[in-house]
Parts: sequence; structure tokens; C-alpha cells
Amino acid sequence: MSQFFYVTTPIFYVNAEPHIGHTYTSVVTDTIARYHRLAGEQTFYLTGTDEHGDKIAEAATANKMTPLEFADRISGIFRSTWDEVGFSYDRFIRTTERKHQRTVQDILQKVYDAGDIEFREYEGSYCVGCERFLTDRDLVNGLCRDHERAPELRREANYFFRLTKYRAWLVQHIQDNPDFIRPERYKNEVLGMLREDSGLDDLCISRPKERLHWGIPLPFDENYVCYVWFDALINYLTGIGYPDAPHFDDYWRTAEHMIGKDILKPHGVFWPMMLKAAGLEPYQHLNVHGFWNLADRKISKSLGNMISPLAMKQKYGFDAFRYFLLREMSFGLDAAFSEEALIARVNADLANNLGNLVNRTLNMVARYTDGKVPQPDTTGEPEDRVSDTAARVANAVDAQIRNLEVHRALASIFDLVNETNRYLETRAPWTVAKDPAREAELRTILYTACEALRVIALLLEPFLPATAPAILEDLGYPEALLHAQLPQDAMRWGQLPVGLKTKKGTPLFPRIEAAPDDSAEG
Ligand code: ME8
Repeated sequence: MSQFFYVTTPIFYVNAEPHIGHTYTSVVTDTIARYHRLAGEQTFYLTGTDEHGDKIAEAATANKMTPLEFADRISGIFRSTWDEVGFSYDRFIRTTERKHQRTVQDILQKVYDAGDIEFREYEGSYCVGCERFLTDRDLVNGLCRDHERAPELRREANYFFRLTKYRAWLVQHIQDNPDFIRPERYKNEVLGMLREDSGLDDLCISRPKERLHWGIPLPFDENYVCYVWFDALINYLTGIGYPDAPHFDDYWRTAEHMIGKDILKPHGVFWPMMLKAAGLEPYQHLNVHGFWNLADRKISKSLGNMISPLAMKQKYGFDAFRYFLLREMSFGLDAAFSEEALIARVNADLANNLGNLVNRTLNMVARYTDGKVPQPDTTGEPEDRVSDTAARVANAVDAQIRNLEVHRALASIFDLVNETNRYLETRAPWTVAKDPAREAELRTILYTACEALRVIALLLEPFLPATAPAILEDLGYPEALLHAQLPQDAMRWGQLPVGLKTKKGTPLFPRIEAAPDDSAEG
């Protein structure tokens, strides 16, 4: 039976264009999806846009457009941006799709029929930025802590989802499945939200139509539309064809949600409870990352200090930007973005370590063995060290990716890059080449370096999907990727066919000389 793997990004609000934050979540998701595909799993990667609610209606009005015209435009920008940077998503979902409306109404009706939705009056502080009523904890000096704006006092008769009924069940589920929410700090945060004294309340899931038209109508009361978060979370079911697409259950069982820490509560608290109420199993894991900061502030659309992925692609190439994002942030913790830091990383790791290894290996093969992967002769301890490192690294990368330690997985691959560079330094093929009597030894050294490059390129493909195939192409072995099975093919030493015609190739990552003057912040 083939193994399934389902991974999602948040669906992004269409009130502004893609920035580095959206790009980071998508880069991690893309990397993980690519790895699982290379591991032979039947993988489904879902992304898309979140298009209903006050915030979108407000932005559309400000732009003198209807909400749908506005959503069409920005959703289109997200999609074309993700296509231009090469994300390998399987489906781009929009919450304005009819199929999604039907799913939301189906789930609402199920939860209503189960007696978990009640009609009540409510008054509270509402933040349009967050699209929810705030609690005291969300306020700093009377302002929403995320959006730095004053909430509105709202009083309304509305429908409420009986969250509190599922509190004890969720605490138990989290305790029984310790990595349900990871890394651990976020599990603890969710457990804090679920404490009896945390003030957790039932969730308002409706908006009166007289105030907000821009939403999915409740199936049991046409005077109301559905609260945007209740609508949005359900995209994860619509995306894989709830309820009866051929592999819906197979995929759902493996669901991995990737999110930023700002949306922990809806995903960590509301969503599992909604699923339970609708008679569905919870997702497999919620994977939560930290925030990219710029000059000590969160980068977000509301604060308006955005870094465009396309501008970054144009300046540095998207693989270089991808590498920086994946390597610089420890998944789960915050990180600081600056172009200086990006340039330093790209120069040190990609231009120097990786780029040099590729260039000098291919140059020597061109010069000393007629541009063909040579037949190795007797190997010894130095060669064993490289092949042992390759096997150890392939194994480590597999575990690290499955554990969402993407920054560590990259560091592991660079252990092999460094080990191979060290090997070349010690074996000094440029000296060996001067002595015709050592020709067999020279072949062994160059084969070892080429074979290490094959393993490095295979392992790098999910992280650097443009560069890794280029390395294999230069080795004369592009089909290595077509049939690869990770981690096994990276662990099995000696697969590179002898006699392949290599190319010298252009430098993969030319050194970036200095921070460009014009900033990409816009
Ligand atoms: O919240 N650093 O959409 P959204 C890292 N529509 N990641 C960041 C970031 C930053 N500075 N800023 C944003 C919504 N993100 C809802 C989601 S899901 C059913 C509905 C990323 O457009 C991060 O993934 O505000 C965060 O969780 C997401 O963008 C919020 O995107």
C-alpha cells in the first residue's frame, strides 16, 4: 500500500500581497512536500487564499471594488507569485469556491445537528484585524497586541459553537499525543489556553447579514453568515475533497498543518474541537514556527513593512533566498531578517562551501580524467570517512525533516559538504595529478568527490529545487532525481555510474559583493 502525506499552509488573507512571512511558511511546506515525494509517499500540498470576512470587505471598499473583484485580484497575485518562485503545490484553494461553500455548510449543519451550536447574545471587544472578539490577554494598553489598533465594542445576537464542551477532551488528546502540537513551547501555550482558569469561552461563529454580507450563509439561518475563521479552517477538508474523494481518509489521517505562531489559537484550540464536533479525527500534527522580525517589529501586512519574494528572487535568485530562510530560522523560534545577513550566509555556505566544491571537482574531472567520471581504484580510510558521513547525514536528514527541524537538516547536509572539501584538501588531487604513477589514486579521489556530490544534490533537492538538479546535470546524471528514493539512494554509496560525461558548468552561486543600495522593502 502506498503511503500518503498531506501538508498545508495557512490560506492567506487577500487584503495585501505576499511578503516574506507567507513565503517562509510556504518555503518550509514546499521543502517538506518535496522531501516526502522523493521518499516515495503519495503527497498532497495544499495552499490558497482566505477571502471572506470584515477585513476583506473593508479592503475592497477602500479600493473601490466589490469584495469578489478584490479577492480575485489579490488571490491571483498570490497564485502567480507562488508559480513564479516554483512552489510545488497540488491545489490552490479559494474560500469563495462553490465546493468550499458546500463543505462549510455541511460541517456547520453536522455540528448544529449534534447540538453544539447555540443562539445567544454577546458583547465584547472585537478586533477587525484578528477577525475575532479579544480577551484581556490580547490587549496591550487597550490596543490589540498584534494590530496596534483599538478594538470596537460590539453587541450582537449570534450563534455560538460550544467549545467549552470539548475542553477536557482536547487536553486529554494533547497529553496522549505529546507531539500533536510542536515544537513543545506551542503545545504548552495551547495547554495554557485550555486551563480551566484561562477564560476560554464558547466561540461566536456567525455575523448578522445586515452588517456583513461577505461570507458563507449559515445553512440553518439565512439571516447570518459564517464567521471567517470557522469558514477558513474548513479549507483543509475541502482541499482534499471532503467527504468522499477517493483518498480523502488516507490523506486526512496524515494531515500536517504548517502555521505561524500568530494563528495558534484557531488551529490549536478551535480546529480540533470543530473536527471532533463534526465527527472527524483530529489532524496529525500542528507545526508552528516563529516570526520574522525586521528592526524589532513583526513583519506583517498591517504594519506595512513588507519584503517581496519576487524582489528577493530578482536580486539574489530564489534558491539563495530560500536557503537563507530555511537555514537562518530555527523552526519554532523568531528570527531577524536583514539583507546583510542573507548575503553573509549565501556567500559563506553557497558561494564558498558548496559552490567551490562543485566547481573544483568538475574542473578537475575536466582536466585530469577527460571530463568523465573515473573508475575508482582501491579505497581506504579517507574515502570511508566520506562515505560514512554520507550515510549518517542521509539518515539524520530523514529524521530531521520528519521532525520539522529543517534548519538542522540543512546543517547536516553541509556537514557532508564540509567533509568532502576537507577530504579534497587532505588528498590534494592537484598534487597527485603531477605524478603519473599515482593515476589510480587520482581516479579514486575524483570518483569519491563526484559521488559525494551526487548524494549532496539528492539531499539538497527539496531545499534548493533549482540548484540541485543543475549539479546533477553537470555531473551528467540528471536522471538520478527521476528515480530517487530518499533516504536510501543517498545512503547507498557507489551509485554514480562510471564514465558519465560531466560539464564544467557555470558557477552556481556567484559571490554577492556587497549589500545592494536599493532596498527591497516596499
Ligand atoms: O492568518 N513571520 O492569514 P494571513 C513568519 N487567513 N510568518 C509570517 C509572518 C512573519 N512575520 N507574517 C505572516 C491568516 N506569516 C488566516 C489564516 S488558515 C485556515 C487562515 C505567515 O494572511 C504565517 O504563516 O494573516 C502566519 O501564520 C500567516 O502568514 C498568516 O497569514
